[in-house]
Amino acid sequence: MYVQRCIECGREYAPDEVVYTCECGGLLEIAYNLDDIDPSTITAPGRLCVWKYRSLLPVRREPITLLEGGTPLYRCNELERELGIRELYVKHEGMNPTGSFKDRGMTVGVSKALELGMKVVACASTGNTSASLAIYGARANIPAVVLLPSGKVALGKVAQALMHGAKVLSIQGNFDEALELVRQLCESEGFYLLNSVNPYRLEGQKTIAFEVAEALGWHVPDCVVLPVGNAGNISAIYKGFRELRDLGITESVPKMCGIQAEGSKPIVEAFAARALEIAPEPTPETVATAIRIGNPVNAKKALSAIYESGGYAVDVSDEQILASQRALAQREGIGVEPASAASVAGLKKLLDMGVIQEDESVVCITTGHLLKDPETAIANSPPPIEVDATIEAVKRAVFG
Ligand code: AN7
Repeated sequence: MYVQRCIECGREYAPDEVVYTCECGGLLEIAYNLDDIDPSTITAPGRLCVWKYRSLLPVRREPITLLEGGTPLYRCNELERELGIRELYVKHEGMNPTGSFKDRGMTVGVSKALELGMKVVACASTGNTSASLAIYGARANIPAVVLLPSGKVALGKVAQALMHGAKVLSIQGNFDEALELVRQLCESEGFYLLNSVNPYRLEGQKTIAFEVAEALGWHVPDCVVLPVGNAGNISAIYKGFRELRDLGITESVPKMCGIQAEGSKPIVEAFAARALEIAPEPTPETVATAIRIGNPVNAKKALSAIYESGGYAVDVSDEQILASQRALAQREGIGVEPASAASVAGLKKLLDMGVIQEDESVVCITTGHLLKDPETAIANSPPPIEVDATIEAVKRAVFG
């Protein structure tokens, strides 16, 4: 059994209560009685996927699933050499059904919506959440409404939200404003809110931690490095590692390192001040539009994940993000969208700063696929070479 529990005051809410934050304003998390959970239900051999771990997921009905999770964990020998680190893996979440980690949260969140008898699901999104909500809404046959910041969502994500049949609203404002609006909409219309303030959605995302540990033979890496936007994923993954440790499956938790873009870094600023709360950034800006978020709702969870695990938060420039995107693509054959490359750019910076040592093992989470944002990829690559349809011209171009 489990309850929804406030991380601030400890107040508990029943599993079937539709509530997103505590009366005190605190964030909620799903709390299990771990004594009830047989660790062998988690560690039993089987194909990696979100629902392999259902004994630690808060859904009892048959899930709405597209076989999400089970993403590859790639060893990166080239980048190990280039960065000077002993052991580096990339967990490529771009290999999920819609091409981002959001599918892990949405398979759980939309299943929960049906279990609760909700009639419409909704979210605000910098793109990936909307693509994921649209596809699981389609799979579950429940209407989905998504609010996007006008002009700031990568092309592939808009295409997905539209094609999978969501009602797509383009808001004349940024993500933070869209989130505020969708919260009001859900409140007044009884729609089910599936942004990462929803604690059920984060339960699906914690399975990234389970899969990383399982792929490493139930060991944890020294550090996990990932991009941070609304700060749900770093909180979710840390919770997953905590639960594995508390069940006695693993011995420790990794240092959680959150990376933000230079123009959008409230968590980094709070971390630098050793603060527990953020000062929102009113005008976030970065080429990594997925993490163009100035007022991350899960900031408190994320900051405790970083502090408790002995982790770190740093920012990287757009140039560093694009250079790491290219390095992943060309040195390792891993195609990711800009936000995801912030993980590797951040790792490089943390190594340069001496925060991460060269004898440590690191897992970078690449959260979304290259094809999500084809426009940025094309804008930062040389154009195709126009060639006449003759062999001489082709040879000139090849050897030119
Ligand atoms: C590729 O889709 O917020 O820190 O609305 O798409 O859990 O927010 C996307 C976030 C990292 C940041 N990488 O994760 C949305 C949205 C990619 C993302 C993040 C996002 P969080």
